[in-house]
Amino acid sequence: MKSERLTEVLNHFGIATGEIEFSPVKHGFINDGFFVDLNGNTSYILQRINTSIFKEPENLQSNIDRALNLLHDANYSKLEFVRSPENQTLYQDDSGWWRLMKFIPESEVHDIPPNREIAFEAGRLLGTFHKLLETETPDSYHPIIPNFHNIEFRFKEFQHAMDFADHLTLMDAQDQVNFVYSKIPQMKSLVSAGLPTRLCHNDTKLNNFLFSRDHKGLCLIDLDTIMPGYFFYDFGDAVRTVVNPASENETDLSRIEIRLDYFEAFINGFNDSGLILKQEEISSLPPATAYMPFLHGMRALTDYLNGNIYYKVDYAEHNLDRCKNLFQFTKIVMNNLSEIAELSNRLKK
Ligand code: GN1
Ligand code: MG
Repeated sequence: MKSERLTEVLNHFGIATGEIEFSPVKHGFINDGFFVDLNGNTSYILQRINTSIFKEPENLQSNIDRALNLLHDANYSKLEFVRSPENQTLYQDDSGWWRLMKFIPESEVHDIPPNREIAFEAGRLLGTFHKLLETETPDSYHPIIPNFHNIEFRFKEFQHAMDFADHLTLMDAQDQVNFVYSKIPQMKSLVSAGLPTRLCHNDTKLNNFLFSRDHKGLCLIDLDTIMPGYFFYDFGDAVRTVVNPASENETDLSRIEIRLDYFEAFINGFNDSGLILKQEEISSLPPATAYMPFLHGMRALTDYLNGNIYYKVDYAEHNLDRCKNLFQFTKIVMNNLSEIAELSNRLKK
């Protein structure tokens, strides 16, 4: 993307002066993002929304703007989007829909937690996010991607991709395909009826949590998928990235692990937020720690079978490698479910 084009977008948001430099944001598989340095200081993150995936950007941004009115307190930093002179947080040009977020100075993200403090803070932030949104009526928010974490729906997408995949691609993915078929009945049965809906973040991997340089949790970022969901979605997605010393792009599967001391720190941090879950929600959490990596692995596999049409990939087998990684983590979690259940039972009721 040319920096002249990016500068034009900035101008539209009323930012016209100073020496401006852009550098790409490397986290994220969907939107395009750029750090904006003004006179040598990182000041904003400029994002172009991927509208082949987020088909209703105005609904998406209206969810975010609404939630942000509530998402702040003494221990949770407020995220702010720049408003244009027309008082809008979105701007459309012929290349798409743009928005500009203020960068919180000296903040950072982690793909892997460098210590247990970060795991504790991630738990605290996740609990606080849900506590701050607890009074909202989830169904009054737009369902941005319907069935986003619905395993039946994702399995149907997988089967559809299987029907159309070419022979060689299928052969490469044979072990992963077999894993899906062997585990899908168990995964489907994890979703028990009667769970309450909450307003969820729906993409709570660790690198969507912002921290200060001295490891204090600031807030969650990447709010595109705020919509109704089950609490276990957010819990399972956070846990898969908080307890694992390897990132989801790691191809050396021997580095994938579950660190139970990090899980314990995460639970302690969660309790610190003061959010009280219902008993049936707590019971849904241990299986969710397998459900979420399984679901993401199946989505990556589906995209591989489809010829990499959804996620951004760095190389042809990237989706297959991510699937192998996520399924390896799923297996490890399934072997540790009793320890996970014991620690989950320490959540305040
Ligand atoms: C996508 O682009 P990013 O990283 O924020 C995906 C998430 C996956 C994630 C994989 C809308 O999010 O569900 O967990 O990749 N978001 C969408 O890390 O599909
Ligand atoms: Mg995201």
